[in-house]
Amino acid sequence: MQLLEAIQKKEYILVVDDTPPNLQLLLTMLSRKGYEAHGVTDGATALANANEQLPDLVLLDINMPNMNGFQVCQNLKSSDRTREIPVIFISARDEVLDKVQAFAVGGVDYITKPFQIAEVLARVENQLTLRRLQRQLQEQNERLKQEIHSRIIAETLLQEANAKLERLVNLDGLTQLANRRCFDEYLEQEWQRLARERQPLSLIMCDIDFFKNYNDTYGHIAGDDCLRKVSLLIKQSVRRPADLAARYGGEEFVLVLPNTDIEGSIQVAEVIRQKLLDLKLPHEDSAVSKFVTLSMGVTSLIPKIDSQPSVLLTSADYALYRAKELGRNQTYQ
Ligand code: GH3
Ligand code: MG
Ligand code: MG
Ligand code: MG
Repeated sequence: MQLLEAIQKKEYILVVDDTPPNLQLLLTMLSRKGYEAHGVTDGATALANANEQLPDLVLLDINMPNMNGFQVCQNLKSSDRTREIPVIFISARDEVLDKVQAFAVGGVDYITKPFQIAEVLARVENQLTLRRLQRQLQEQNERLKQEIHSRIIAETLLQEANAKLERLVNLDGLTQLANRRCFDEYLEQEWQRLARERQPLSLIMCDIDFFKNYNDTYGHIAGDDCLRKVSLLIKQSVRRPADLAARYGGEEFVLVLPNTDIEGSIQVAEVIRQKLLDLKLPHEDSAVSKFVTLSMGVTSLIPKIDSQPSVLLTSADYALYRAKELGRNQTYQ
């Protein structure tokens, strides 16, 4: 649309010459050729007009009173608004030094007087074609920049959405620990890997003692808060990058410890249990302590390719049951 408008609109040429007959001749021939030509006879008016109308081209005389053509051109080139307007000098001066000076101040072409009409028209058309192409390139460039910008934004949004989705899929909303789905997947993956490597895989099952009583005493909101505190403590106790702590459900947590034997995992379990004791979270309706405590079931084995990780879960679950049975607030293997 913009391009179409530019083509349909007559190109505007500003002609600057202090000799009226010269000016008139130039204006007549440019108008006949189909350009919109406007004439002025001094530098100051030329600058004002250029600044206001932004002509597509300036035909500029050099010898003029007050301000000569070189100065006018310098002025045009020193302003961001008018810098891009091509200037063709048209002058009776035909010394090489004048021509060099004309290009030095930013002119794009030089025509000597007396001029041939056909030559002026050819040189004018030449510069206007260049200018049109230059504008097209600039527009194209602008569009490309916009497109790249939009793509970068779209990509960033997509990445953010993916990260959010990943969190939703893998994290437990209340505790921000890995959820059951994430745990199942990781356990299966590590089971296969350690079966091939013939390395031990350990599991710790943790369950808060008398948590039903906790809710009954302090309310569910406080219960949720307690779950978050215990979760944070568990998360902070997991040191190796390959270890995974997850919320197994309710007030039960599970830790996957790859390449860790039974001694190592008992140590981890005991650190967590002890840290929780040190936190001294009040639990006045617990039958084992005045504070919130954990029972831990620990198990460790070298996975067999042809068996399932459920073996490990059953075993850890049984160990946890034994820890409960033996009086809670303890680790059983
Ligand atoms: P035990 O020592 O044998 O483990 O006793 P317990 O009371 O902890 O075990 P029980 O399985 O009887 O009760 C678990 C309680 O955990 C009951 C349930 O309301 C509470 N619970 C489970 N999930 C949540 C939760 O997301 N928020 C809160 N506030 N409580 C929860
Ligand atoms: Mg003159
Ligand atoms: Mg439970
Ligand atoms: Mg419990």
